[in-house]
Amino acid sequence: CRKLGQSVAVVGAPFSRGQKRRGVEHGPRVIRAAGLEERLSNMGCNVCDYGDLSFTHLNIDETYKGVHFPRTVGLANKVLADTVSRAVGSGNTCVMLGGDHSLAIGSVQGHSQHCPDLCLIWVDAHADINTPLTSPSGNLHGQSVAFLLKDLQNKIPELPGFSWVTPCLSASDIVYIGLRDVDPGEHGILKNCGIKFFSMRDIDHFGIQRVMELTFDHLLDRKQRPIHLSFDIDAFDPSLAPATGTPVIGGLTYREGIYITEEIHNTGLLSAMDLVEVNPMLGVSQEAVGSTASLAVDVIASSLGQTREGAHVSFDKLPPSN
Ligand code: EXY
Ligand code: MN
Ligand code: MN
Ligand code: MN
Repeated sequence: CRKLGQSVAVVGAPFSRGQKRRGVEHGPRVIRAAGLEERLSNMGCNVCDYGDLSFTHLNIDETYKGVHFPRTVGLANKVLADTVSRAVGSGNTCVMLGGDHSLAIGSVQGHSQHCPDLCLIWVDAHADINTPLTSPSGNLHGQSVAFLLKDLQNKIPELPGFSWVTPCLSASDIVYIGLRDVDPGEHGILKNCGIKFFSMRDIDHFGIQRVMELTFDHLLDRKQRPIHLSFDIDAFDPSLAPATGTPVIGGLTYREGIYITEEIHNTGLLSAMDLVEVNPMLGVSQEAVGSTASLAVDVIASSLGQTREGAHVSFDKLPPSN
């Protein structure tokens, strides 16, 4: 961290009930095993490891209006929100390791308790903005943003387990990057609410550099504010991030992904981030799992200030010839 000694809280969230495939609960373990904390320490970050949270899987949790495991997902997110709130409140940049993307509900909620004026950058192949009533799958990881958005509240039925959630974002507080698999209901919501998004086509058209300029113009033009980055590993092309539950062809290149996070770091405003949807049970080989996890580490390190050009020690500290 080039804000030397920047404190980073790492919160593991081994949770998978926001979708139906097993294995994504092992995401925190493989991201740690890929060397996350050593990388951050070597960069000069002060790492405070909050460990992995333990979540309760409720025995009785009937599907409600087509939504699966609402009480279990609601409760897990409440626990996460309290932890993220504590981590940010103690002056840390919070890094949440998922787990599936339903965890963004708790992560953003907890962050917003200390930073009510935060804005959200959502990097994902998917918009995750279905309401319980538009969702084709009933999976909550495809609905997270809907619960955070003030503009959608009259479209969302009260779910059991969700009474504590208070929507904290307006449509203009969000920018999406990387979209390429958006359901019709979601596209309607994006257009109707006027939410800013850059699909993969927009990245092809403008280039990632211009996309980031437009992102910050949209979110930061009127005032500087804390940034919440919610990074779904499936934003990357499946050739780079194969170990994930809903891969979609035609994703971000390595360089585009890292450019996004470098630019976010350079604002100096990153206050909390999520790295979600790494599922080691879906890699076809050990290598596939390892490369996906190590990509996740690169994304986090670069968000926190690792640069590709290198970081220098001061010139007068170089060893003299005599
Ligand atoms: N849009 C689909 C749904 O709502 O079921 C697929 C969502 C996948 C969500 C992934 C994690 O980003
Ligand atoms: Mn830094
Ligand atoms: Mn997602
Ligand atoms: Mn996704």
